[in-house]
Amino acid sequence: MHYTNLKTSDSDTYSSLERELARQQDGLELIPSENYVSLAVLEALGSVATNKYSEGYPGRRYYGGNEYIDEIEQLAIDRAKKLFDVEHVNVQPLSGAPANMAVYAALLKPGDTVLGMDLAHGGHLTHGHPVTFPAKVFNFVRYKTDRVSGLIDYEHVRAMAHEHKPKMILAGYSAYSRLIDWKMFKDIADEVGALTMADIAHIAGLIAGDAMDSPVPYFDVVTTTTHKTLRGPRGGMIMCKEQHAQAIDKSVFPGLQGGPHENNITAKAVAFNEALDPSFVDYAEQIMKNTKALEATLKKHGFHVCFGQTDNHLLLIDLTNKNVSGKTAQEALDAAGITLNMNMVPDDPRSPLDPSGIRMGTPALTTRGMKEPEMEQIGEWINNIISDTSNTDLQKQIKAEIKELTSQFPLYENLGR
Ligand code: DSN
Repeated sequence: MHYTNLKTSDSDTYSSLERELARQQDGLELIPSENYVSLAVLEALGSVATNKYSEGYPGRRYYGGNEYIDEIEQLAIDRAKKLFDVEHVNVQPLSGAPANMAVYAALLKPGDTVLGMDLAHGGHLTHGHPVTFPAKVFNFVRYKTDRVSGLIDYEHVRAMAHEHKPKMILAGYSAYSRLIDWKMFKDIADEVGALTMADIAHIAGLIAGDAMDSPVPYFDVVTTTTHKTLRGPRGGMIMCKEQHAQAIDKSVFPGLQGGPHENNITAKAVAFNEALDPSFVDYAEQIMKNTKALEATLKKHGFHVCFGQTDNHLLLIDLTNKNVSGKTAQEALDAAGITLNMNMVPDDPRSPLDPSGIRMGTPALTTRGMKEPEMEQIGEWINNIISDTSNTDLQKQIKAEIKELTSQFPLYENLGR
């Protein structure tokens, strides 16, 4: 690996990083929230912007020497505004959870009720799961997907909204694989006078790439991470209508955060520029095609796709009919070089540490240039491994085949091995 200074100064860290690079190069990354950033984004992350303190916002900082950092943060803001066609953007949240927390702190009072999706039905921890801090401050009530259709039941959401009179309604998910009717959520919110917040962390790149509808025209606030389908650095971002701009900005800083991580914001600016390129539309479209191809192969082998099907970048598979737990499947696949994550399924009778399902997605492999034929092959490998999870010889054999495949889709060649 061509990190010569690191190699000299810290051989232990270098060695771990070198093996992590090889793991990424040789394996198949199917965790739907992961991706491979460009070398330009990596360079921005490792740039001198990391040295700077810049509490405040462009043009209004509490430290001197921010003239170039101001330029960079403004670039990130302007590019995000253009990408999502949104009135106001704050690019300082350190990641998705802090972004969501900042919105709650900005727009809610302790004790206010928030209506969000249940975690096991595809929601997110930060949407009010009892183990989280926001759940201690606000009163979260949770809607679920329909037991029969697997879809969000908008009449159920409406009924809950009328019953609980939430101050805010949340939409946006980390395991739900269907389209979302943003306008319907807005209509329901208007009926009960609720604010609307969409968490598009998983699908931001699909929205930026015109492959999915955007909540921006309807919702008060839209939060996202920048590192999933959007293919930027790890980080968060809040977008909102101008009327909420001041409250959101104050909530991020000084409300919850101190100095923004400007190397990260530099990398966001670079990634947003990449997402504004017309080629990003092709990328988003290919993610969708790849997920459908993987779905078709898995369905052919009798895998149960939760929510009926996928309309986005991910698949949640309930393994109950395969008599294999999510944890066993994850570990067997990992041994063969296929990385995905165990996941709860709707109304899961098992525990989060050994749930009934696995979750997988195609954003990272699509970045590598893989298309439908590769997805079909990967689906076959997944089926073979899950059909015989204790067969370590099979895992070794498939691992070798995967290394052969990934060598045809090089990753970070300029970094060496
Ligand atoms: N942890 C992320 C995911 O994997 O979906 C969501 O924050």
